[in-house]
Amino acid sequence: MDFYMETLENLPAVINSNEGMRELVASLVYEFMELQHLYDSAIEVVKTYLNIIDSEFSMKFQRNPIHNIDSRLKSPQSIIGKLQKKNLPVNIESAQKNLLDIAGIRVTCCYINDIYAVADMLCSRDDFKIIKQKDYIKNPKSSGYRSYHMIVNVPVYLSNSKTYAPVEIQIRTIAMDFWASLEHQLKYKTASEITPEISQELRSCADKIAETDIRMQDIFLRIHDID
Ligand code: 0O2
Repeated sequence: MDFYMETLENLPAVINSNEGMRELVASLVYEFMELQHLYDSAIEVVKTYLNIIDSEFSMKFQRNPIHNIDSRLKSPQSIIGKLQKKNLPVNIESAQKNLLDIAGIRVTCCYINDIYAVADMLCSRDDFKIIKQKDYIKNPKSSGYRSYHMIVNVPVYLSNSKTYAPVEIQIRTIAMDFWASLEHQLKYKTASEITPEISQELRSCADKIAETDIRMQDIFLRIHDID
């Protein structure tokens, strides 16, 4: 309850002195904390399952298809920014209804085939509801971006109820992640303009990396004698 108490203790005097305003802010902050807890828990549900399948692979086949799992909750500023950008009402209900990427997980796999294996396993869970799937590996974005995206509604069991929350899962290889991370940094964290030449150069790097990914996958299959 630290955030809750801290917010209430640091309210501007104009709100603090008005009982009605104080109660309104308190209920909004509490509602937001409930939402954060729900999405955090949904992330944990998916991460637990991913860790289980990874360790099962390790036990059965002496290899880990998953190289790394990262997760994040969209910040309040970023939620507000996205709602404003989409001309949607800025409130908790609207965020819950319209934004499917408040909870996000990024799974980095070793090889391309691992991506599809992980995606299939997520689809096979009968308690996970697949809302959306986008294959930016077979159909790369015009930027050159490659990744497999899924939005999955996952069950969260609370003390006295069961509810569902959407989680955006981005699955990609180490190579795809290398490109996406640097491209994101270059595009969003640089003040200077990205010219069409630079965009073309970035696309060309993405294509080279994709070619290398396929070759690495092929080497893996040859070493393990898999057709
Ligand atoms: P963040 O902070 O990474 O989450 P949406 O934008 O979600 O409303 P859509 O079309 O469903 O709509 O989303 P899309 O394009 O399928 O996936 C969006 C996310 O994919 C982005 O999240 C990025 O993480 C990633 N992504 C998509 N295109 C690119 C790209 O060209 N380069 C890089 N580096 N990443 C990309 P956000 O919302 O931008 O932010």
